[in-house]
Amino acid sequence: MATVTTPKVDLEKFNRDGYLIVEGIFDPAEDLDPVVAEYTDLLERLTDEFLASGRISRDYRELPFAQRLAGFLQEAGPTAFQHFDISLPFNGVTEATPIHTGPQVFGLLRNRRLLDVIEQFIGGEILSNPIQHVRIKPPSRLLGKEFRNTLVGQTDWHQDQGVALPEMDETDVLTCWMPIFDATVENGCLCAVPGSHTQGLATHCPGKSEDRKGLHIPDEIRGDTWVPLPIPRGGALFLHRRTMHASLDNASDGIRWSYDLRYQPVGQPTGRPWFPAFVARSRSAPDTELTDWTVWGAKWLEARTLLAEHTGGKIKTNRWTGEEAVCAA
Ligand SMILES: O=C(O)CCC(=O)C(=O)O
Ligand SMILES: [Fe+2]
Repeated sequence: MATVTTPKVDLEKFNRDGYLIVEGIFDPAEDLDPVVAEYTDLLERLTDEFLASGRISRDYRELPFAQRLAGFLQEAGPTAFQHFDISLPFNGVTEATPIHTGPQVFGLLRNRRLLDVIEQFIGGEILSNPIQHVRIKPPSRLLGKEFRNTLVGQTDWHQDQGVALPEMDETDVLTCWMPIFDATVENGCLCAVPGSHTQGLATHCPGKSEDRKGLHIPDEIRGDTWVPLPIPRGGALFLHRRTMHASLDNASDGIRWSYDLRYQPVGQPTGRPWFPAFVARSRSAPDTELTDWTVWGAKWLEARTLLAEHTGGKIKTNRWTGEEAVCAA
């Protein structure tokens, strides 16, 4: 067993900047390689399944992972990425909507050293907030325009509070973003506006052009003072819920692979009431912790059933209408 001691969190810096990079949380061989293996198996299974049903014409197995995933997605289409994600979409959910809930990814959500770090931010009663994603981004030049979404393409400027329902405005949600391999400026690391968490919630507008489709903070509100935040494998970035952030483009030949997880004190609203939260750590009532990945997976499938029965499998996930004055500009 490798010994990695828990890093001490500089809360003063976090409170000043609205973000903090903490290096050396994960042991790459023990904590991250098994996650890569779980997803490699998943891609293997999907390749066989999609070949059999004719959704792809070749297996791309001769290629390195980044190029292989790009080939698979380019042929199978953007919706195929849903097989990898650890959350459900907001639209059109049916009983057949795929989601990935494996033991290794659950192990990451409950990683002891990660929770030791999170405890320093929010205390020892820790809820895993269900606003969570895996983003596995192949080199962007290998994918068509239809892949300009935040799971496989670039992410536009936003605050995490701005992409959740107002019920979580007062919840102390901490975003934890961890790269599975080094995140660099070239491969599309995150960037943030230092101190932006102190300025309240900015208006988010829907994109109105082919090049800018998603919800985002208009450039004139954001300003130009952003900094890139490269993070080495094993580390993580922690963000305040009102810190403005985005991701750069993956202009490299490799993969830009990250998990973004969120944690909050137990008992506060999550901002996504349809999705299942769970107690990741409780110092006062350890028996309330969820430790079985199959139960976690089952909770997501229950949420899927509820959503599928709900009109059109569609839910509201944020407060914006597009009619706000700054959005008209
Ligand atoms: O990884 C990305 O592209 C975006 C991540 C993000 O917005 C987040 O972690 O809150
Ligand atoms: Fe975000």
